Amino acid sequence: MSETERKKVILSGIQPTGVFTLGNFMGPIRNWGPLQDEFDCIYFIADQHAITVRKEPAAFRKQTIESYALLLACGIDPKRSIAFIQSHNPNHAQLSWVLGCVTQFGELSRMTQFKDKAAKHADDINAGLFTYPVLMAADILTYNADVVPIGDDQRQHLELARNIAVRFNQRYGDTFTVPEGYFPKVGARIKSLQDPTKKMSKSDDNPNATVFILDDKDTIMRKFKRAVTDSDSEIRFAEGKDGINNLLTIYSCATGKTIEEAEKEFAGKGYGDFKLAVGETVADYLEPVRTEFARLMEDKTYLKECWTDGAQRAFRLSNKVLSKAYRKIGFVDYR
Ligand code: ATP
Ligand code: LTN
Repeated sequence: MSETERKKVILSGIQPTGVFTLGNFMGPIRNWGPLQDEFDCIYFIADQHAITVRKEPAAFRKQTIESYALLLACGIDPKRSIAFIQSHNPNHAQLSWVLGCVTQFGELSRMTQFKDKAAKHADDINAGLFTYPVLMAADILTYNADVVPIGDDQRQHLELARNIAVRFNQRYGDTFTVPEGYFPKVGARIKSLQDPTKKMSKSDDNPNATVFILDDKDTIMRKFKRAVTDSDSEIRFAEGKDGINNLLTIYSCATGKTIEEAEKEFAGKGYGDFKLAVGETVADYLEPVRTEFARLMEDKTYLKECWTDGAQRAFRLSNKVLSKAYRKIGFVDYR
């Protein structure tokens, strides 16, 4: 295949900061599997990003392994895609240093995730938290990725990665592909079940706010029963009805029906029935992931083989781009 005919490269990462949520799944992750048919896909567990917030080592190691297994359980095929753990490929961190030298302090200071996380972890505003978006740019640029599927909250980071690529190319000559974002049409921002003005997040302190993709059916039903709605009684998507809008979005994602179809289906029904129906649907929707995850966790040898192979393939691929960047900068060749 010639260079002009090559398949486009898709790349995305997720932090091993806990079990993935329904938001992670309905936003980016459920799209990752189907994309394997059309693209060369690279997916990884962003463990280096995760240590910007302090972690207990044993729990962190366990979470990284579970996150990798979840990635496969969500439909990533480690033969067709490159599926690996970020810290196993040193090239991300290497390129990150270089890119940091073409990134401005002011640009990083404007990142809303940095401001949010700095406020949340005021006792540990470390340099890694600040330069996190540079490492993310390196993750993307070191594979010359064309397309990056992410949720809405990562838009600003992707925009920065694009700016860094353009700036580097202008300064040193064509080196990096300028990546495009890929945002799901429905589900780019699933909201908390307890405060539907906020995104559903892994690290929410309220256990009823977030549905985790490994929650059992009873837990899922309980969380949906307690979901915050509004004082109106109509099931329709409208301004000011954040709770109902969120439930309709979740239902639409899980069933493939449009919001209008969902509104029609529940016309005249009460909020209570609607919440139960959404809960049932989500529990059934997540069941295959739970089963596959349990199966994979029984076979650590297989998992280890997969991430080792993934890391080796990732290293080879990223080396080409890293070497090119080094040459362009004027680093002396030693081979
Ligand atoms: P945390 O809450 O601890 O910051 P997180 O749930 O946001 O974690 P990340 O690992 O930061 O998880 O995100 C993984 C991917 O999931 C990202 O592409 C992000 O945009 C997407 N994502 C996260 N939350 C949601 C959500 N509520 N709806 C849709 N997509 C989401
Ligand atoms: N910052 C992202 C995770 C992430 C990522 C990436 C996503 C790290 N590196 C590269 C896409 C491409 C997050 O917190 N969701």
